[in-house]
Amino acid sequence: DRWTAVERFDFADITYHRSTETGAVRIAFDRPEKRNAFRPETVDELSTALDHAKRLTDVGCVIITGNGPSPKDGGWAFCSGGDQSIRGESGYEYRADEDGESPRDADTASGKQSDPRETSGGVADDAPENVGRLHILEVQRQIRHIPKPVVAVVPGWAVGGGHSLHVVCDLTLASEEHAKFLQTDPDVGSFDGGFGSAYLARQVGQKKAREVFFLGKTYSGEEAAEMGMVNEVVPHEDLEDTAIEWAERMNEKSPTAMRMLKYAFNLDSDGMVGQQVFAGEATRLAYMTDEAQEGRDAFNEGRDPDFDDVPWHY
Ligand code: 1HA
Repeated sequence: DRWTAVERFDFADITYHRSTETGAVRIAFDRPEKRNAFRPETVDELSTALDHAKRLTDVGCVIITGNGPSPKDGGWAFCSGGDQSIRGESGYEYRADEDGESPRDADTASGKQSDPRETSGGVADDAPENVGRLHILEVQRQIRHIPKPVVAVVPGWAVGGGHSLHVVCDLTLASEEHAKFLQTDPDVGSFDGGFGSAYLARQVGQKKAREVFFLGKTYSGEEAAEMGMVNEVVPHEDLEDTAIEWAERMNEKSPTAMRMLKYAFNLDSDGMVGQQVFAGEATRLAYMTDEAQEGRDAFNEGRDPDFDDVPWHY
């Protein structure tokens, strides 16, 4: 088979696989009956998988996608953003109920107060209180900073926070038949004022980005590609073959060059953080030189460093 499950994790809301063919992992939203909406647990799992994928030194490509179709109605989705059924007063809340029904609603009806941590499914058990979370933004930053290309493979709806996630990925591949791109943020009183909008504007231009948010039209894969936010549209059945082909191509390239390029592309929209990340890689390269190793050795040997043979390159 093309994928093997990464056994060490017991994920409920995502699936996580390694490719048997090339250095790639596949992280997939796995709530197809909810159009792959994310709840805090989903975001925690995504974050864990991305952190693991970052550390795999033989993996040069991360694929993020959505499992489907929905067993309910056959619909496909990449991700429909934050799960509105568990949205609380200040963000998305950990709740146990699969249906998204708040245990607190039942408690209020029965006049009983409960500690939401008791029903948090374990993830938030150590948290001081069940505050609403918006930590998909942390996952966006992980996608930006992971030192390898991240490909959004969009088999269906990419909506709201799910749309912003595809925007933040390095490349987007879309299903010809099923991919649909839609921003509903202002319909539900939300707004991604960071990468979801401002970075989108760098991809598609100001007028189009404002149209996406202000008019809330639904775009096909083809339209999204014309706009410049999708790289390629392929028949649905070829999505995964194409994603693997892309991963193979990228894995053939110099890992250092790819990493430096990703951070170079990020730099002008990441400000001082972009400079820090890029400079960190420059530091890594410098550490690998005889020059830097002489500095380290001299310190450890309690002598003055000898840089006499090091040329002042120009
Ligand atoms: O903007 C942010 C953030 C900004 C800053 C910081 C953090 C942020 C975090 C999150 C977000 C957001 O994501 S806000 C935007 C939240 N998402 C939405 O507003 C999309 C809501 N969904 C839809 O508009 C539509 O469902 C759809 C266009 C994705 C699909 O429409 P379709 O094909 O007609 O299916 P539909 O029947 O609507 O949905 C299928 C099932 O999935 C429904 O459940 P059922 O009636 O079968 O029980 C539907 O309720 C459920 N579902 C879909 N999307 C969501 C959802 N349930 C909860 N949350 C959803 N997002």
